Amino acid sequence: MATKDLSQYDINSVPSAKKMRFGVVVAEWNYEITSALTDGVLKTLKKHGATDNNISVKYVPGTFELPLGGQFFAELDNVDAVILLGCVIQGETRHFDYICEAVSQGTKDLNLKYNMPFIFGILTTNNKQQALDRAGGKHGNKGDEAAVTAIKMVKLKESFY
Ligand code: DLZ
Repeated sequence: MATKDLSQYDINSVPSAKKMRFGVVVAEWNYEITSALTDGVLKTLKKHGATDNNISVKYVPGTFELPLGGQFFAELDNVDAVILLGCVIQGETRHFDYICEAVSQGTKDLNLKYNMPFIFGILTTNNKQQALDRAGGKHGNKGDEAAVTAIKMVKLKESFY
């Protein structure tokens, strides 16, 4: 993946997602941003062959709740990968640090506990403009990057069977 533009990647390096099943968990906090990330995820998954029937989108109140939403997919649904979408914007208190710490550790734990890809599609920015720049703005869309990562990780797991 490119680092400057989150939507730039080598299209030929992405396998077909035709038979892959995806869960997407979206935080409602900063919804203007997270809905744009969701658009990026859905557009990119479908561009690579995923079908509507194989994509399930669920909502949680905030980024802190994303790991549990992801765990519900692992325990109660039948998906190959889960994409977690959130946006935490630095404020005046330590809330930012606690939420970022919890969601990053929580996401890592889910990956290892379930042996399944849980993709970190979460923007952690100093201000709203930085988030807009990465949710379809001048730095592309982190949702596109998250979708490509999910497809590649599912394919990687399949390669072991
Ligand atoms: C409380 C809170 C704050 C201050 N900021 C954000 C944020 O920038 N992004 C986000 O997704 N959620 C935020 N939240 C909500 C928490 O993630 C969580 O939903 C609540 O603390 C309830 O557990």
